[in-house]
Order: sequence, then C-alpha cells, then structure tokens
Amino acid sequence: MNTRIVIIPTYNEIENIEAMVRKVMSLQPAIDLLVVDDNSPDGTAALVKKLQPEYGEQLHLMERAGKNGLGTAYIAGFHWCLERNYEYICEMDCDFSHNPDDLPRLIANCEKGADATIGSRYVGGVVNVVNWPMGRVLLSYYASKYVRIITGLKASDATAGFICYHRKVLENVGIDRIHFKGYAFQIEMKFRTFRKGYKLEEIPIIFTDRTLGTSKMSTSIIREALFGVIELRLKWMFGKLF
Ligand SMILES: Nc1nc2c(ncn2[C@@H]2O[C@H](COP(=O)(O)OP(=O)(O)O)[C@@H](O)[C@H]2O)c(=O)[nH]1
Ligand SMILES: [Mg+2]
Repeated sequence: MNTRIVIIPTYNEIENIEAMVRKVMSLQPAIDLLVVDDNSPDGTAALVKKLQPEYGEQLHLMERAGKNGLGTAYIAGFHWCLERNYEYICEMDCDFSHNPDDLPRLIANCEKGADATIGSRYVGGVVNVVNWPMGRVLLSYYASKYVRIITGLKASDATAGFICYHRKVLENVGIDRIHFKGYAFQIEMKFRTFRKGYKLEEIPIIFTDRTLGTSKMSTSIIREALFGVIELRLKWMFGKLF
C-alpha cells in the first residue's frame, strides 16, 4: 500500500479536474489522490468517477452533500487518510496554482525529517507569484505578516494551501477543534503544528494564478481570517488551544 497521498478539495472544477488527475497519477514515485467534492453542480465528481477504472486503487473520491468550505473538506479528508495508514498527507488546490511537480519535493522534505513542509510563495521575502492581480499579492503577503505579528507563527506563507503533513501531526494537533472554513483553516493548522512543537519547514514554490474556472475566494473568507487570527491568539494565551 502506498504511504503517500494528496488531498484535493473541489468545488466546480470541471475545467481542471481531468488534467489534474492525470498529472498527479503520472508522478513518480506514485502518489495516491483523494478528491473531496462538495456536490459540485458542474459535474466534477462524475468526471472523477469516469476516470477511476483507469487508475484503480490510486484514485479516490469522497462526495459531500453540499458546499461546506475547504477547511471542513480537508478535515474529512485527513480522517479518511489516517484511517488508511497513509504516512505523508498533502494538501493541494485543483486549479494548477500549485505545480503538482512540487509534490515530491514537499514529501521528500518530510521524509528527511520535517514534520510538516509548506510550499511557500514568500520564502526569504521573495514573492514567487505569477499573474496574480497586485491586490491579491499584497493581501496575501501582508496577511502572512499580520499572522506572524499577532500569533508569533514562524512561517513566511501562513495562508499557504500547498503543504505536506506527516500523519503524527494530524493525529496530535486537534484537527477536530478547528471550525474555520477558508484561509483561517490553513493558518490554524500551521499555528497548531508550530505550537505543538513540531518541525514546520518551508521550501520555495512558484504560485501561478488559475487560468481555468473561477476562484471561490470571498470577503467572508477574508473576514473569517482577519478575526480568526485574534481568536487563535486568545485561545493560546488562555491555554484553550489544545
Ligand atoms: N470541497 C470544497 N472545495 C472547495 C471549497 N471552496 C474552494 N474549494 C477548492 O479549494 C481549492 C482552492 O480554492 P480557490 O477557489 O482556487 O481559492 P483561491 O486560490 O484562494 O482563489 C480549489 O481546488 C477549490 O475547488 C468548498 O467549499 N468545498
Ligand atoms: Mg486558486
């Protein structure tokens, strides 16, 4: 059985899903894939089902009743992976913003000893983002600064959604206590990993804005992150995080 897997949450990714499945399935050494689809009206799940006979036990699909946020999709996916003894469990978006060819690098860095490895857009203060509107670059870059100042998290890319966790982290940081749905979920996962004393490392990646489909980013996701970070700080200060 493979010990390496990537979880891809999907909501209306019909333009990207087939190319993404074929790309991940082509990676060597092999990495399994779990797609967590929230009943996408565009038929994303049906296309995954059509591809499954071709990839057998390497391609998995979890279908959820309705749109319930990227955060809860990952927590459901983490439990599915932990029940099946996967050791290296990765997160990646479906829109090729993250380059699947970087997946083996994230996993290799964990195999070398990191407990979690972030594919970071801002290692060493360099901005490795292509084609993203300046507004989104500034929002994302300063969001990470804001997180570092408020929480003390040592990560240049606090909202990164491209990351590999060793299973022991997911077993021990209290994933079921996370109630955030968007970027705040990504921040809280790293904050819990860091505060639990795990070795959280970053490697540089290049992030390219999606070319197909539409972003699910919204003002409520930004608001959740803005106030969520303060909530995290208070939970930590009053010993309520774990
Ligand atoms: N299952 C699930 N996936 C989601 C949801 N919202 C976003 N996603 C997926 O999460 C990934 C990142 O979303 P995206 O819209 O690209 O966010 P952006 O890169 O911040 O603009 C993509 O693969 C989306 O399809 C959701 O509510 N449920
Ligand atoms: Mg995206």
